[in-house]
Amino acid sequence: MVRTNDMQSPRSAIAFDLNSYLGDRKRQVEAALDQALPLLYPETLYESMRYSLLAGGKRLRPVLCLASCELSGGTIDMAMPTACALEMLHTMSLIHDDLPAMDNDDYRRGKPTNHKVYGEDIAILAGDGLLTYAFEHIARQTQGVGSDRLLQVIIQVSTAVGAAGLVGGQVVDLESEGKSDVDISTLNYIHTHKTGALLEASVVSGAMLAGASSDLLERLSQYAKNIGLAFQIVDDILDITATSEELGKTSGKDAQAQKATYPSLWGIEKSKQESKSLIEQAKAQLEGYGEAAKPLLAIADFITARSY
Ligand code: GRG
Repeated sequence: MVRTNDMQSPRSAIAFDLNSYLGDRKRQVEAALDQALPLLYPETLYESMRYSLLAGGKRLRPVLCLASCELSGGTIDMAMPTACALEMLHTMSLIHDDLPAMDNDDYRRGKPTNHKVYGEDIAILAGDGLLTYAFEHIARQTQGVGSDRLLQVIIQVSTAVGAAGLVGGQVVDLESEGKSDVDISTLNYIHTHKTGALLEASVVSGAMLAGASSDLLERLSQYAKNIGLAFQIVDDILDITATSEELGKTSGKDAQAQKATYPSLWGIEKSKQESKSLIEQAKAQLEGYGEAAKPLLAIADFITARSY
């Protein structure tokens, strides 16, 4: 994608309608997820995997992947298998996170958690099934992308969810629970790994599929790191300010579990300011990309404006 200076062009003067963009993309992703994972034998396992995968949610990770691929000159079709895989990985992390051995939650995406419906044994295995199927799905279903690029995508995504990413972040989070001396660098470690890594992989993998230049990959990686941290700060604020109904999961869990959070270290006002400043830094990375950057710019704004 060639950078342009058409920010003032008549087309760019038309406001970008984020709600209809997100609604359209969400529908496309949900149709692809439904197709990607049919109900097979053993039915209990597949039902359990489909129960959580098709339970709704913002679908932020697949939407970021598709938007980043398009910004980089690629197509939705070439990125859809990776976009679905990212949602499978995110969903499996939520299933495992909700287990009694971890966050012990009863309610997720407005529904009873997976283990509440299928039992802990099947919930663990549904997570395992989604984790492995995600990579199979990328490898088998991606079309129009060379195997070298696909290998880079698999390295990026697998690193993001493993011990150097989500799993590592989750471990430090569990170890920090109930401690009164968790400092900002530990909190940043937890969230750059537990939340940020998969958001970054979503943005970067979309661009990799399209063969983005190293300059654009670096800009998108910085964009994603900034929105990832802002996303978590807003998540911490919403845990205090929003209701369980609004969130579709139990609110107030952080205080209950005596977790260190950004608002507990900084207060709500400073947390809001920090998240806004991170979003401005994210958007600055995409200056000069014109029309093509509008979805990613609008998604960045959505992160601080969201109420769920
Ligand atoms: C990934 C191999 C592997 C194991 C899982 C349990 C675990 C290791 C990691 C926990 C990761 C986790 C649950 C992080 C929280 C991320 C987060 C902010 C979730 C909420 O995301 P939203 O708001 O949710 O995008 P929706 O429901 O809208 O998709």
